[in-house]
Amino acid sequence: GRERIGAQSVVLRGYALPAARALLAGVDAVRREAPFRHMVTPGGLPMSVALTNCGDFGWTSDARGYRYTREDPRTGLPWPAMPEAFDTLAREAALAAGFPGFAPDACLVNRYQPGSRLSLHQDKDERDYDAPIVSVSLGMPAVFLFGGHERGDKAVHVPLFHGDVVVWGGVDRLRYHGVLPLKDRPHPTLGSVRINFTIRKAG
Ligand code: MD5
Ligand code: FE
Repeated sequence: GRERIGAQSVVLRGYALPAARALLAGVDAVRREAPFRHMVTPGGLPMSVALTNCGDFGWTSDARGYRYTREDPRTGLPWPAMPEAFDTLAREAALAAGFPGFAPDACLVNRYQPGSRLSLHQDKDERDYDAPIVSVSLGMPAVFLFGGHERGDKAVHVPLFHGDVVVWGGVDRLRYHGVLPLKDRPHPTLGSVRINFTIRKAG
């Protein structure tokens, strides 16, 4: 099913299920090369969500701020290649949501454990806001907060489940969003973890 949550954003329920094995193998390949880590915000606090990246560019946070880099700051090596399954799924989902020609070059992989949360923020570190962002959820369910263009705007709660894909673009691309603290509702195969990866055009 397809649920419109904004003028140019849509939840594609279960869209990633046929590719779930390949996508999880991709996450494993990425994390063997670039392990999940808790990055520190410019304010000095470690994030409760652990993350890694793949593709030409990866998102980084440290005392100096937020930015995309070509190398993993842990090793100085390029981020792992984007798994084929990520790239294919992202292009197909973008097309299905009305964004033909999506050419991603970055993927931020988030790992949530029970209690992990993502406070309201905008994704503003990418070079061009015309490209959509494709998000894939695997493992435990989460409640996504979808706000407006001002931090104080009322946010709607959107539950996201294993296999759901969300595409954001156009007028919705800079809306505030976040994730409520994760409840421990173990997934039958993945256990007490949620993986969310967002495929983007950053460079
Ligand atoms: C997550 N991740 O579930 C969320 C879902 C992130 C992040 O927010 O930055 O890694 S992806 C939600 C998202 C991404 C880009 C734009 C918008 C939402 N939006 O315009 O609402 O780990
Ligand atoms: Fe975000």
